Parts: sequence; structure tokens; C-alpha cells
Amino acid sequence: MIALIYGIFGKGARVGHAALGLCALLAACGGSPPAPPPPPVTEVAPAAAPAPTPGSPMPDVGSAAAPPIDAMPAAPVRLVTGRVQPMPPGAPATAAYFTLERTAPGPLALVRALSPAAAAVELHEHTAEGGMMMMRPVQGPIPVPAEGPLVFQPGGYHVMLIGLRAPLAAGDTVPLSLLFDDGSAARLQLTVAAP
Ligand SMILES: [Cu+2]
Repeated sequence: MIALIYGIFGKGARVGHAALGLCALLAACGGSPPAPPPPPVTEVAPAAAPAPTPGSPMPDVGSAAAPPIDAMPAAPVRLVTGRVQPMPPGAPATAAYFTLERTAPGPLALVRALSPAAAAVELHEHTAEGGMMMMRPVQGPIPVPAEGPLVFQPGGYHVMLIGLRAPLAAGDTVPLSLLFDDGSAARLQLTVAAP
């Protein structure tokens, strides 16, 4: 199994694909178990503020809580560069990397990523724990620096695309929407890199 995972993730930075293999092996990283159904609602909750499922800090993309991205104002960021990691057909997941620059001042933090290309989309980070590089879902918003870029790259922050709906070939375009804490969204089109 380890060898298979390492074979699948055989391209790219060593730390990146080693940890990506770990991610695929760790249920806590590669995908959350199905959330229990919410308790019966006894009051009418505001439609615009769906309550997150307890114990699930990264809401599932396919849930009814998916926000109307097209109605959100454009986020004050510019895509400098971005790509999706190429994977062989049948691979269950891949990662997206990008660099963002600010186009306007003020506090801003990335809170969520969405994509129709995968069943679930999670913001992840690498951390060094006990001498090993591990990856895990990010807890809390990711601030976008007022000065300098926000970089998602192998060995650092990355977007996990889990449960790919179709094989991704080099050159394919993957829509990725980034949602920020001010209610704005950045709608990116990332290209699958050459293997
Ligand atoms: Cu990950």
C-alpha cells in the first residue's frame, strides 16, 4: 500500500508527495467520515446562516450549505500563478497550488475553497511533527498578508481535491473558488500541470 501510494505520488517535491501519500492513508486528512445527520430543527433558522455541523470544521462541498458563489463580490486578490498537480487516471485525489497577491489593503482571510471537480475540497497545511512532515486540514481562517503574497505550495498550504469526479489530464482546466471572511470570492481557473 505504501509503495502504491508512493508510486501514485511519484512526481513532484519529495516532501510534498511523501506527505500527500500520508494524506491518502490518513482518514483524518484525506476525508472526513460522513457527518451525522443534523438533529430535528424545532425553530426556523435564518436561511442565510446555515449552522455548521458540529465537529466538522470544513463543511462538505456538496452540502446544502454551499454558498451562492456567483453572487459574491470579487475578492481583492489577483492570481499570480497556480496549478493543479497531475495525477494518473483513477487517482482519488490531488492538490492545487497557487500564489495570490492583494489588490486592495485591509484585513482579509481565506476561509474555504470550492470546486465542482471534486466531491470534497479542503484547505490543508503541512506541519513538522516529531521529525515527520504531516498534513492536516487547516484550523481557522488563513490570513492573506497585506504585504506580500499568500502562497500555496508543496510542503505548505495546499488545496486538497478529494474524490475527483473525472480524470484530470495535463492542460485541463479546473475551476476553484476561494471564499474569504469578508464575504468575497475569487473564482480561479487552474490548469493541470504537465506530469
Ligand atoms: Cu493534504
